[in-house]
Amino acid sequence: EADKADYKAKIKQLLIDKNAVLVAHYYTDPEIQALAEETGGCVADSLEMARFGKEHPATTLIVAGVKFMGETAKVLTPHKTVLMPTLEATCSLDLGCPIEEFNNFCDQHPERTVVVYANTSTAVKARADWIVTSSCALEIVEHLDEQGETILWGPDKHLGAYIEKQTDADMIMWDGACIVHDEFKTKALNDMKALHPDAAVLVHPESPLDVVALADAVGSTSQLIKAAQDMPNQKFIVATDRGIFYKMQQLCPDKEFFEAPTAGEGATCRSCAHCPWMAMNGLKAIHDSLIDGEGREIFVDNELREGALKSLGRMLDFSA
Ligand code: CIZ
Ligand code: SF4
Repeated sequence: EADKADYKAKIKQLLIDKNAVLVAHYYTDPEIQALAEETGGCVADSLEMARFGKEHPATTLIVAGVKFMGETAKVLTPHKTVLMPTLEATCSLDLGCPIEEFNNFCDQHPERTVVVYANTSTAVKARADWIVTSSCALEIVEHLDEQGETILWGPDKHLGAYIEKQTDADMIMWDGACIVHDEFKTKALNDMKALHPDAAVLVHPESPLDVVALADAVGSTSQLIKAAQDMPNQKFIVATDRGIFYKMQQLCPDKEFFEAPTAGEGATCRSCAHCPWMAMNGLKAIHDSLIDGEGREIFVDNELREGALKSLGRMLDFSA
């Protein structure tokens, strides 16, 4: 604990000295989210992190999240220094969608509009016509469907299936999944609902479609936080990364939140509702990134950057 207090104090001073701001995701550990708030940074979903980083006057961004979030920040603000506590913090969706294979998939369907989830590399974003996050995916696909466009969707098959069901758009899907949300299972969730019949079920659409079907509210992290505030229930069962409880509990101190059960609790579960890459954003790593950016700075290729900026720009303009 003394160690932690020491790191926090040092980070606070370093942020000032280096004209840096800490931008944290809802899935990082509670102490990281608290530190971001205390130091004038932000805690947000990937869309709002991107916007905040772009608009904030600091010349250095410390992105406590995963690599695609750092890359997005660099694409939007190439003149800023973008540091990550560790470049090893990645995402199963990004890893599962390598650019060569994704290019081949797109080449096989040249007539389709390529819509890509933000959880991807800059190269995949550059190939896309549109980027979406879970906050704006439904509206954007709806809009494209109304224009008569057919869609090639990547990389999250669960989010894609949910959007297809909601919009009835013509979509073909890349086969990717989030290792955290993929673990939520209907049987265990039904058992838990029976234990807490008055609880509302909140589900992130990166979860399998049959889990989404059990939800009282479906949405992105920011939308689920809002649902927790707006719904009259006193209890909630939440199927997304447990990092989100920090903000839910802060905004709804009188309500009770339960983690939705995952498949192999204790046994085969790979993630147990907490992203192993988000968890790499510890105090020491943040501190070290401010001392020595070597090996922690995000760079993006200029040509890819311009391509990604177009598809990202469409999203930001659409959801402005
Ligand atoms: O699961 C993720 O990585 C999410 C929800 C990212 C985001 O859009 O904030
Ligand atoms: Fe990727 Fe899932 Fe982790 Fe989000 S929670 S960064 S989608 S692996």
